[in-house]
Amino acid sequence: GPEVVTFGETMALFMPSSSKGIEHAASLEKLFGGAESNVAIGLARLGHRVGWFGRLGNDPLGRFILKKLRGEGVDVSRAALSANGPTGLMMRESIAGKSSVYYYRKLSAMSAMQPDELDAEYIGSATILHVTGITPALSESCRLTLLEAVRIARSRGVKICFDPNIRLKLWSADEARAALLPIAEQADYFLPGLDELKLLYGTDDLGALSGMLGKLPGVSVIKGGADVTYLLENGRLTEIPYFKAKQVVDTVGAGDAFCAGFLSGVLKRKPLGEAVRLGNLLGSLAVQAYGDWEGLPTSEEVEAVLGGKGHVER
Ligand code: KDG
Repeated sequence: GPEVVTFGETMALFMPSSSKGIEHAASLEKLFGGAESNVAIGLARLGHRVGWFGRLGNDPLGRFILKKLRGEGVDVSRAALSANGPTGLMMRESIAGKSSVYYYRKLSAMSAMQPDELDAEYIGSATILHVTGITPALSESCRLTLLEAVRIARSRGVKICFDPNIRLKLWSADEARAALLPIAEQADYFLPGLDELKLLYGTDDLGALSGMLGKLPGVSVIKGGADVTYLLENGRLTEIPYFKAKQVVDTVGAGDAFCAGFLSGVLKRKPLGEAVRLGNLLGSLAVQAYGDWEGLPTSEEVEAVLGGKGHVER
């Protein structure tokens, strides 16, 4: 079976390749993205066995996404092209350094996913189940599906990795808090950003947060520090410095890249500080490429960066 199983909504992504913004651009580039499938691609590129599932529409965009994920080496054997609803869409633009995301996903195929569609054997065959807080924001049936997936995983000894990924365009802060805290309490690896902790726990003071997160059963990794990621393990908070990005092109997907690097380190049984360092490295590479996941490295590229090897032009 796969080492990591993840599920969620993957959408077609349209964005202008110019800096004009959607309103004035003459053409849009067709890409795709989804927090969970971004993580899956990252893990596959690092050589891990990983499965992603979710519902896509039985339409050209659904087929496009499915083929691309398969091409990246992600196991999509449990993903479905569904006749009930289209593939979700999102559009992104960046104008004068300010980016915005627009969702067109309300009645998407994924939003109708039901708990009884889960393949318990498949989830149970993994080492880690990775989920995000986007899924419960999609619909009540998606929220129940996520809770059921977590229940299945826990009952079969599968570890849970949880990234809250709070999207305030999908729900309110109060709704997010009510739905996400119970999942954080069941996670073995909880990967929030500092801004998300402020929404969830009402503070971004690290001392106060250490106390509150220290009561959770799992390990917490706090992203989004000024120049470090924080690891909270057995009541001890350590700081792991970022890798410098030469040039920041597109920051969307950095958290997913981090997660892929971190989980790769966990799967390779590295000390957690090392796993966070690998997460930081993937995050820094992801922001240097256009798109959600395109800049994610292969394991050879990771070795080259860590070994200080330069790029050979020809
Ligand atoms: O982390 C990147 C994701 O936010 C992006 O791919 C879109 O999954 C997405 C979402 O729902 O925002």
